[in-house]
Amino acid sequence: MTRISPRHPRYRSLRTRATLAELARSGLVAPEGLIAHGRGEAFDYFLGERTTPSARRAIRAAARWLVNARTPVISVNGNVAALAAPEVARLQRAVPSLRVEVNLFHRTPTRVRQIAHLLEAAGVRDVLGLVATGRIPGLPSDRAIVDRRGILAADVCLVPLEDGDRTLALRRLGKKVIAIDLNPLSRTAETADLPIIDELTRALTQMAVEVGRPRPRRAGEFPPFDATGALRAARRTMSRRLAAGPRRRAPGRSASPRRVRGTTRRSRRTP
Ligand code: PTJ
Repeated sequence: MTRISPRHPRYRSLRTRATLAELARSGLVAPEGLIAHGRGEAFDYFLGERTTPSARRAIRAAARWLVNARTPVISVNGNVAALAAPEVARLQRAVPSLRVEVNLFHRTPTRVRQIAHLLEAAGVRDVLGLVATGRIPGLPSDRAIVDRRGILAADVCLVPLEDGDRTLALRRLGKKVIAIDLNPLSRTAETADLPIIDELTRALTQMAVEVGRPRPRRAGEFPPFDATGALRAARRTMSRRLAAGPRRRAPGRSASPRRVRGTTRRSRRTP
């Protein structure tokens, strides 16, 4: 792996990219997963790389739905395992009824096994989805391949980095769908009952904290959530930030381009 200095202003982002690239080389992350990550990073930039108050409310509501669910499931793909296996394990510890199912768009038996091993190494119990025992009707992709004891039996499905078709198909089956997606314009975010517009690891970490707060459990009760309002709030934050421009200059960046040896030198852009 490329050595990255912890002093680099974008150290965290570079480390994450390096990890994903490494896991893409091993086959665990699909090559398309790197593209999806880049798209997510861009939206996170617009969001300010922090959990907004609106996303925090969505996470709080999602935590309640998970606690009240009879058979909650989190669907895990290559990117989710690579980015957040320990966070998935922590959430399962906080919600012991939470089932964890591997579900892939680019499905191969090897990738399913690799992802299951990574999840188990992080402490996830009883990983489902290794053997196909059910199908989501009306879905042409391999994402239709599911476990009868997991996604097919679930009343609440938590689907991070999902596609819109499956979100819709799950809703048609009468399931409550919670999505985590940085893109408030994606079909997934538009279609989910409860879209969380936030970065995956931030959202899962906060969700585990929220689940741990003492509050009475009301099995099967899912208080209404204003999904349209949540999407609007995220779009507003992004447009406001884009219109305002950068608040802080990157370290070492001068106010105007400097003349160096007769050429105009712009400060190096950080990724
Ligand atoms: O492992 P597989 O085979 O199941 O494939 C997984 C990918 C991610 C390749 C597949 O699901 C895919 O193509 O996803 P999409 O359609 O590109 O959608 C991914 C969505 O997740 C996009 O809207 C991104 O903005 C968003 N996203 C990417 N990274 C993050 C994210 N949202 C939250 N947190 C992130 N870290």
